[in-house]
Amino acid sequence: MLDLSIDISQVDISIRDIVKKISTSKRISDSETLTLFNKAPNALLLSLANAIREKHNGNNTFFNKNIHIEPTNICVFDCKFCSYSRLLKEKSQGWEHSIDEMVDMVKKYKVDEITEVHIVGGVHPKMGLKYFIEVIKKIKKIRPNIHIKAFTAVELEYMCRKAKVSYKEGLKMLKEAGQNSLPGGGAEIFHKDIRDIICKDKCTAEQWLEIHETAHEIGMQSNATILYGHYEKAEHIIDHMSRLRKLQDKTGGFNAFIPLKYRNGNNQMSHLKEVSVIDDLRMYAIARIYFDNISHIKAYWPMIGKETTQNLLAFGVDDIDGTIDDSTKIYSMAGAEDQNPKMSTEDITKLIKKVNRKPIERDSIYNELKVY
Ligand code: V47
Ligand code: SF4
Repeated sequence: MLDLSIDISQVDISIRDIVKKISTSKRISDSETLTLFNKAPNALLLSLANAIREKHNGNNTFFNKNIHIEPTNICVFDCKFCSYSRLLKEKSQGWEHSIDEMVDMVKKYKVDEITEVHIVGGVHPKMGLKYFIEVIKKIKKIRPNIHIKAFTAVELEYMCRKAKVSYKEGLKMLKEAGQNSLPGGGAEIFHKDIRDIICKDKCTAEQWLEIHETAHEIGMQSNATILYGHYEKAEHIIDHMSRLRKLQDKTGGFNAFIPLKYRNGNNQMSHLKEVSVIDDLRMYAIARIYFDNISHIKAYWPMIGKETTQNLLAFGVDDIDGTIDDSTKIYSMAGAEDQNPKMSTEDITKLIKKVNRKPIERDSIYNELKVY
């Protein structure tokens, strides 16, 4: 029985049975989740999420020491929410890092200063599978033990198509070169009605899921994201999570689910207002309640901001990503609070302790490295 800080006899009759199911650790269906998401008062939703968070992870709050490498912001696709990509014809506003520049970005750090490199960027027509295999090999040559989490399914779909190899062949080649896992980006919203509005021209939901399934099959773990807070309705959020929960039942390869809040700076959807912090809390909470088979719910602090990240630690979240060291531009260009996102280990552990949670440095696959 979950220890809820709320008296469920006070709860609306239409959701009382759903709450009972959750508090006895039974899986809830998609339609029950939709009812709960639409009808549960904030206090109930948040207390359920917190109880589940504490059941899975206690007080533990995970972070890692990482940097991002964004090889380019030139992109053949035209996602309406993206503030950072530029088309090849706008090359003067773009960047294209050479392989040596990317290797130098890693070389700058001492061995114990970072444990993970997260490589993700625009889909450049000239940076293909061969190019990235070389990037990975060269990084591994100088830092054999660093974890390389790289390439969204969107980048992988394009790379494999251009190189005329199957997803399995392409992923095996990258794994052989030294890539360890996949990040969760590019998922956006799987439902076609919304996907067609916000990112019609990139990989489909089915391709995204197939690429992650294939990665899991060959022993590469991954994360999953959702981009929320734009045109989607509750139904689309549940549909998205449902496809992920089914795949996770099959493979068990997802480490974390990461809700990404749509930020409205400098993109083609800037006319949309950003959703409220209450909507953020409800999104993360419903994710924690729904995913009985994904261990970690991550709040990516450079996107959602430090203060909301702290609040989210009471509403389902147990992971806040990493130290970053000002190595990513995706969210600063979309108007996020931190224009130069970086936190030292001290900053990050303080942030976690301030809300009475236990900071734990982890590696990329959630082995505990140090308790603070
Ligand atoms: O797929 C782009 C999102 C994602 C905006 O796996 C935006 O550990 C909000 O997936 N407002 C890429 N979101 C980043 C990503 C990620 C980040 C951190 C950790 C991990 C992980 C994955 O960023 C894209 C898209 O969903 N994004 N523009 C925007 N304006
Ligand atoms: Fe390109 Fe990714 Fe931006 Fe879409 S979100 S335009 S795929 S960089």
